[in-house]
Amino acid sequence: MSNPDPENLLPSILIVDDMPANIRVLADTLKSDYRVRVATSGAKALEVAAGSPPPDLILLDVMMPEMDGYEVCRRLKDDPRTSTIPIIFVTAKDEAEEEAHGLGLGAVDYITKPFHLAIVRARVRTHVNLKRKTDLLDSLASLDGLTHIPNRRRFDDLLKQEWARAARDGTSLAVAMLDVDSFKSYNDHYGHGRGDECLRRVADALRARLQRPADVVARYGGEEFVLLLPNTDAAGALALAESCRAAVSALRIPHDYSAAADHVTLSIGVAATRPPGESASLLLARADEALYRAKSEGRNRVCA
Ligand code: GH3
Ligand code: MG
Ligand code: MG
Ligand code: MG
Repeated sequence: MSNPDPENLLPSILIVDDMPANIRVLADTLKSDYRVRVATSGAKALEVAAGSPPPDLILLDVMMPEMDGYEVCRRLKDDPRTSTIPIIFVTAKDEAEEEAHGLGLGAVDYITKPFHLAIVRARVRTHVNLKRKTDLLDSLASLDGLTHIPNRRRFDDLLKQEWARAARDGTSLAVAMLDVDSFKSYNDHYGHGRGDECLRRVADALRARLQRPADVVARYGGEEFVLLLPNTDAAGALALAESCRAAVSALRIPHDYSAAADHVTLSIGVAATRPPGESASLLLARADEALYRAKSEGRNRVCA
């Protein structure tokens, strides 16, 4: 096994300044503790910040030709891809009004030139640590503790985002509601611990079926899961749902008390639409109705 590149473990910092000499001073003092990237214009800074992976912090000059630092800050805060990256202004503008303006735009700190390098390092370290903790809390708040897939809160956020994107791009969007068959009797006969283990294995199998990066499987609640499938029409969603049903059935988790089979199975309801048209909640309601039909028609099946 190859060792991970230690460079990739360091937090990354983007230094933005139109004067290469200024960049050099900051880069020299930060490069032993951070992965340093640089941009000599506002436009370039926006491009790097929105790239992958995004920087953990941005040091931003104010006075630059074409686009000044305030405008760069405004645009970074407006873009959901970059809005949470902490920004520290580093500038010769030392009037209180300027500092208040910069902080008012959402920067976490404001350092005036000439600066003391030890103070720059200390402030950078403080804000990078804070950012890491915030990121950790965000990821914990959006994952289901049992299965480690996104939870319902995260699903609701993603549905909103994908709904807006589909409306903007004129693409279709599909969802599927998945429910473990006869899971109450599984718990009753095999115990809650085995029930939990079963939910984890189902979640893993579902995650393994999803091929496209934009596809999401989340735990909707209890023994119910949900798929969010951007850019997918009804036929595509039906095919993927069927492969999910088959994958869980193929686990052959014994279930002697199921109304559907001698092993653990899923019933699935699928719905697709082209936003805006109907609402997102109507789309989910249609998937739920289809799930109800799958149950009443005998379980272990997909309905649309
Ligand atoms: P159906 O085929 O109609 O879906 O029947 P069902 O028994 O699966 O449906 P019901 O909604 O009656 O039961 C769901 C069960 O899922 C009841 C609950 O105890 C169990 N359950 C919900 N969340 C968890 C969990 O986190 N762990 C375990 N072990 N069981 C859970
Ligand atoms: Mg400048
Ligand atoms: Mg249920
Ligand atoms: Mg069930």
